[in-house]
Amino acid sequence: MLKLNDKIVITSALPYANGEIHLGHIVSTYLPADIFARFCRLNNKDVCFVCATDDFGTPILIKAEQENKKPEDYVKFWFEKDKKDFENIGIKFDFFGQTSSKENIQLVQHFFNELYKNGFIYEKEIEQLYCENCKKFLPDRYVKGRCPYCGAEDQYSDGCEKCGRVFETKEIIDPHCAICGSKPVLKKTNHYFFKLSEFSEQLKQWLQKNENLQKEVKNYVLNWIKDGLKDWDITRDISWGIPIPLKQAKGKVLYGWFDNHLCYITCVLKQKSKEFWNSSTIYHFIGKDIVYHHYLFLPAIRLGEKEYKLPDFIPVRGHLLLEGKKFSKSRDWYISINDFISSFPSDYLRYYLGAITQYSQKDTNFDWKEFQAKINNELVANIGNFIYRTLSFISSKFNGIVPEVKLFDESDKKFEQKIKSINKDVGELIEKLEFDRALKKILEFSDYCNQYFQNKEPWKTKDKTCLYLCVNAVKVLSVLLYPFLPDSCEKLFNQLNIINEKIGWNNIKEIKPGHKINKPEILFKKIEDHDIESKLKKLK
Ligand code: B3M
Ligand code: ZN
Repeated sequence: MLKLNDKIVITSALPYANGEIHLGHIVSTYLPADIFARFCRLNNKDVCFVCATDDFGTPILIKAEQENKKPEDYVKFWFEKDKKDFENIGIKFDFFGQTSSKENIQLVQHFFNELYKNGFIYEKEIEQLYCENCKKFLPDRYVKGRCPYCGAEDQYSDGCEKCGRVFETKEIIDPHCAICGSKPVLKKTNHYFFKLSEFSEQLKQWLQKNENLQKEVKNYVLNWIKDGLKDWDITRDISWGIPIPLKQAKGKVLYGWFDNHLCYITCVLKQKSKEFWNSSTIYHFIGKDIVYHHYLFLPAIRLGEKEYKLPDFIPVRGHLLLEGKKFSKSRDWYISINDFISSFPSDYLRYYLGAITQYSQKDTNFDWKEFQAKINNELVANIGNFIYRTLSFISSKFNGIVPEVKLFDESDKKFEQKIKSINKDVGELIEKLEFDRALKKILEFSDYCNQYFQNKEPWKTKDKTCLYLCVNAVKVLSVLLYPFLPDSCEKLFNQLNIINEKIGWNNIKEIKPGHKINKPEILFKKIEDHDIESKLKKLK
């Protein structure tokens, strides 16, 4: 079994401050990280779970320009909006920052200076695409064309969404200006390069040694290294970004992918300290399209700067499809957080996504009918049913007071054993980041609880031991489910009247005979066909 460190840093990939968070983001990054953070907190770990908006870079500048807004105001708007959306679905960061904060700017410039001093950044005159019509240099998303590696059409010049390769603007085939469509010309300019190539050997060794990284991911990153890493242009000739802290670089800013991941550190420093960072186990949760950046750029930059330790885990998950097709805002094939929570409780989303998302690069498919079936059959008919049936029985037949224990027969003993050991089984899976399998285990447990109740027929026998064990099983469920369904479990803590108790994963205190519970209420309500039909209609 893995052993959790006492200090844990958890980060989620930073959302670009240029659009609404949707379910696709939640599935790979935010929900897994939040489940894990809540689990670690229940294990009494010192957890620092952070995120921020990714404010710089051309995608944001282009949008701000389109809306005639100052980029500062534009990103502030999305920062506030994202923050609310995260709160609305129970994603609870210890700190949520912005890459454009003054603290991050300071840290990033410090990193630049150190890397420059250590000889890992050099200056070079290069040719860049320039649009004579727009009168500007065209980095990254200002240029579209064909991928130089796999030939995919209509790709931005900072990387290919099809094959995952990252490349230089100049390399893209048939380039055209993303703003006005004209064919750009080449123009000379001075840029700064990070010597990524010099880190090949160190990166290789780090990857090979690290047992926590997913094998499938590791293998293709190692292949990228084998193919040869290129030095990395970290300069942009635009106004919106962190200024390069060198006199001769006036007017130039750093590439967004140089500064954004450093904001993980900035946010942790805001809450904790450098010592905390360096003595923690570090988890960076990401989606599969940013593997290159997190498995190569990020560690190389830390290796070159030398003060902050590398990640221990970089859990990668796949994309979310909607009814079999890629999410797309422009084609209206998508579900926003607001859409969802105006119809269903956020815990339904957390449950469904948690249950269908594997710990792998495989894509996950959101299917409204399956969503309904899972909520109704698992959450309502299995888990919810057991909880409500137990609590309402105690409430109506025992006046809300947990009855005293009588003799234990064989099935009671077996059930008690399960109640005492299930947290360990589920915890092991969560530590391995296999959240879908953990939920499945919980479901099996709840199924067992229902069968036990059914077999004991307490409505005939008024069997006190049965009810005593069942209410304790409910309590265990409330703890095990908490990382996945925080809102519902808080309600359940209240129904169980244990709201003031400090709840821990490993020492779930027994509910003793004589304890009075509060009035039970149904936690999960069935989803009706018409609720789902209206959702499907909206899509089609
Ligand atoms: N802002 C979003 C993405 O490419 C990007 C992540 C940054 S994490 C440091 O998915
Ligand atoms: Zn143009």
